[in-house]
Amino acid sequence: MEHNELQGIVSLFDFQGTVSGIAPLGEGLINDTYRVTTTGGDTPDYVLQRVNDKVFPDVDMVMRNIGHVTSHIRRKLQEQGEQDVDRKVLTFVPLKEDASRLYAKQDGKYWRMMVFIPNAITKQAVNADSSRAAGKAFGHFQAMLADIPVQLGETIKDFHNMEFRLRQLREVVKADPAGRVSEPRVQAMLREIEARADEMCKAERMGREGTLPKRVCHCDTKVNNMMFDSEDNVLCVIDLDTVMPNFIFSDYGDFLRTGANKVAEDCPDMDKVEFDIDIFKAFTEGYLQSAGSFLLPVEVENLPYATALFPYMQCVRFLWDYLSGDKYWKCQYPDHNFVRADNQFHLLLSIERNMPEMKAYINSLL
Ligand code: GN1
Ligand code: MG
Repeated sequence: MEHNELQGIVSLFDFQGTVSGIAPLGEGLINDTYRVTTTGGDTPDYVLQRVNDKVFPDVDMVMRNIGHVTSHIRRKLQEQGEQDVDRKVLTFVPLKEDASRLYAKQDGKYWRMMVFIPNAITKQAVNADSSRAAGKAFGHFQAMLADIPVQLGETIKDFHNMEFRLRQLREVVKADPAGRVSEPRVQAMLREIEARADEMCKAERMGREGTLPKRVCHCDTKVNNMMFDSEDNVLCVIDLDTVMPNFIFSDYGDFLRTGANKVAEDCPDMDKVEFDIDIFKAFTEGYLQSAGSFLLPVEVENLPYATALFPYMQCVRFLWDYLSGDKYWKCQYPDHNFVRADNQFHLLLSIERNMPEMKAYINSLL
């Protein structure tokens, strides 16, 4: 995008300093992100982000949720006597013309701006120590939001609803818009998916029966959605678009899906895809330390199920996008989405082999 255009968008926000540069930042698959550097004394840098309104159709709801969540967490951190609050929760910049608005709409596109957190990094991979810290941080995040006094909106309807994701897949299989359904490898994967479909929809059934609650969750707890300082301490959780009420399985399972895979989610070498049980143990230990106080027994018991659910769901979603003709995730090559789906399926197989050990470990912590 043109520098002048970006400069124009930045000028709508009530930020400090003078802009000295705007450059692309990070490798998000959904939103477009830029770093805005400023000069002028002690002014911060900023992150400018275009919100993908194809993925998040109700940007106003997304930004209202984020406003509630960040101010609630800020208040909690202050109450807890936290010193470094500005690096522990994101600060969104309001519009110049309306201090209550956290986003701008320009030529049909939606933009927001937040303060860039200095001396912080994101990671694409974790070790046992950083996963324990991540487990604690996501548990703490859920715990702080447990008493948020507003009802948050569902920013993507049925986002982690397994029954819905399977319906979506079955519909695209019927319509076959990209002509890919007849590929033998697709047929084989569909058989594996269907064989597990009933078991994997267990959370929705428990939800309907009233035995499993929804709580405020992050819903995109990939490893790279967390900022660390230079000493490996967790600073804060980022990428808050998907914060909404959900089963806690979302946050627990999606972290392990990325953190405990020995390779990246799109590694094409399936022999290398393997579930790392040490990462699982460390993350679970950290998570139960901070979330154990509010979790119900049914939630704790089903953590191994949650660990399997997310690679399964992501396999279904990547395959759905492959069969749709690659409309949702950015692809670098024609088979990219199939490779991602296959990778997630191999991760699921490895998790299934580790089930007894996972269950025994959780019992040993209780
Ligand atoms: C998307 O936005 P990003 O890249 O953190 C997706 C997640 C998937 C992930 C797979 C809103 O996350 O649900 O797990 O890609 N987010 C949305 O890489 O669909
Ligand atoms: Mg992200």
